[in-house]
Amino acid sequence: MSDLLDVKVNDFMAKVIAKNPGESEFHQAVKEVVESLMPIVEENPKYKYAKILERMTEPERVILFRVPWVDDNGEIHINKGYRIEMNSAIGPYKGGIRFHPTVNLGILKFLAFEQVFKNSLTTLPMGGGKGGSDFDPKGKSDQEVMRFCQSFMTELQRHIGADTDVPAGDIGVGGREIGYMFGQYKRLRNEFTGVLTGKGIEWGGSLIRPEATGYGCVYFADEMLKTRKESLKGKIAAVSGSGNVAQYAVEKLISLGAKVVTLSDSSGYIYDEGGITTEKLAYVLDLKNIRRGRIKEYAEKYDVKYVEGQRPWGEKCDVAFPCATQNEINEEDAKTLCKNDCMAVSEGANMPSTPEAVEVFLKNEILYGPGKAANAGGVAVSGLEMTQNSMRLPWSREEVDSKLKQIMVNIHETCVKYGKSSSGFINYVKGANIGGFIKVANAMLAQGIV
Ligand code: NDP
Ligand code: 2IT
Repeated sequence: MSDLLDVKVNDFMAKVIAKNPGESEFHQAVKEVVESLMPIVEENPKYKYAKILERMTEPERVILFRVPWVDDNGEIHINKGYRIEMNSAIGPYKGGIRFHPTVNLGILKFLAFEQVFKNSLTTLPMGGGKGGSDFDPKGKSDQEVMRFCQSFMTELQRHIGADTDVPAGDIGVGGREIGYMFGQYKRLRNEFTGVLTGKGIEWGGSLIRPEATGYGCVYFADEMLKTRKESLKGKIAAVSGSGNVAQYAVEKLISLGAKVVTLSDSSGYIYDEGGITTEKLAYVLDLKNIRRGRIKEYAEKYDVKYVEGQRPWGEKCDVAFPCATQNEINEEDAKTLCKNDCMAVSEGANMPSTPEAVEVFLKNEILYGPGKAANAGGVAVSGLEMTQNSMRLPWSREEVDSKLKQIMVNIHETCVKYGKSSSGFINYVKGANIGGFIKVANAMLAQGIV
C-alpha cells in the first residue's frame, strides 16, 4: 500500500478507536477490511463522499438488555443480552447468537461487521447482525438453559422478525437453544414464522444446515487447492475446536480422503496419528452434543496423545482448519504452520488468525481463506432455510447440498476476481473484502443517506 493510503487507513482507524474505545476485536476486524477497501474508496468519489466506510462501521442499531433467570437451586442470575443490527442495505439483519462468558460489545460488533461482508458474498439477500450473551451454558442443566433462553427471547422478540432480523446459532447456541428460543418466540407472538434459522427439521429447519459451515469450509479449501492443481485426497488435516463447525468439517474431510489428526476444545487438543475415523467421529458427536464432555475423553478412550492447555498448530499438517474461536492462531503458530509446509488454511471460525498471523500466511503465499469467505456456507444455508420457510416447501438434502457447493464455488470465484494480483497470487483477504463490499455499498448509495 502507498504511504498516502497508509496515512488514510491510520486516520480512519484513529477515529474508529476513539468512537469505540476498548473494543479491540472490533478494531481488528475493521482495520483488516479498511486496508483492503481504502484504495477502492479513494478511486471512487461516490463512496468517499457518501461516507460509506464511516457508515458501515457504525451499527444501525445496538440493543442491550437484562436477562434475569433462576437456576435449579432457586438462585437468581442476571446476564447481559445483546443484538447488534449492523447493516440492512441488502436484506433483513442476519447472523448468529453466541452464548459464552467472554461475550462483550466489541466481540459482537466484530462478528456483526464481518457478517455484513460474508452475507453479501453468499449472493443471498441478507443484511448483517449478531447477538448473544455472557451466559455460560457449560455445566448448566437443560432446564436452566431453557429458562435462560426463554428469558433472553422474552426481550429479544420485540426486536426481531422473519422480515426484520433473523438470528441463528454460533458458539454455545445449537439446536437445543434454537428450539427453546423458537418455542418462546412462538408463544409470545402467536405466530409460526422463520424468525430463527437452524431450526429442527420437523419444525421448519433445513436439511444440511447443521453440516453447512463445516462442509462449506472444506468445499472452499478444495476450491483453493484446485488453483494449485491439488486436492484434499491423502492430505493431513489439523482441525481445531470440536463443536458444530469442527464436527462437520471433519466429516467432509474424511469423505474426501483427507486424514484428520487433531481436534481441540478450550482445555487442550488431541492428536490421533492414525486419523479420526467415521466411528471415532460418531463418538465425538455423542461426547460433545449429548454428554457435553471434554475432548480429553477421546484421548483416554482411543489411547492417543492429549496436550493440555495448547492448540494443535504445532502438529505437522498439509491443511489447517481453525474451527474454534477468534485469535486462536498467532504469529508463532502461523510461522510453525508455514515451516511445516502447510499449504492451505481455511477458516471455519470467525477471525481465528491474528493480523500478524495473516501477514505470515500472505508473505509465504500459502492458500489462506479468511472466515468471511470460507465459513459463509453456514449463513448461506440459513438463507436457503429462509427461502424454504417463505415458500413453505422443504428441499431435499441433495438439493440443499448442491446449492451450498455452488455458493462456495461462487464465493471462491469472487475472491479470485477481486484478489488475484498480476503475479497470479490470490489474496483471498482482499478478494473477500472487496467482493463483499461492492454490493452493500451500491445498495447504500441507492437508498440515500440512511
Ligand atoms: P460450538 O459452540 O459448537 O463449538 C465451539 C468449539 O470451539 C468448542 O470446541 C469450544 O470448546 C471451542 N472454543 C470456544 N471458545 C474457545 C476458546 N476461547 N478457546 C478455545 N476453544 C474454544 O460453536 P461453533 O462450532 O458453532 O462455532 C465455532 C466457530 O465457528 C466460531 O468462531 C463461530 O463464530 C464460527 N462460525 C459458526 C457458524 C455456525 O453455523 N455455527 C457459522 C460460521 C462461523 P469448549 O467446549 O471448551 O468451549
Ligand atoms: O458466523 C456465522 O456466520 C454464523 N454463526 C451463522 C449465522 C447464521 O445466520 O446462520
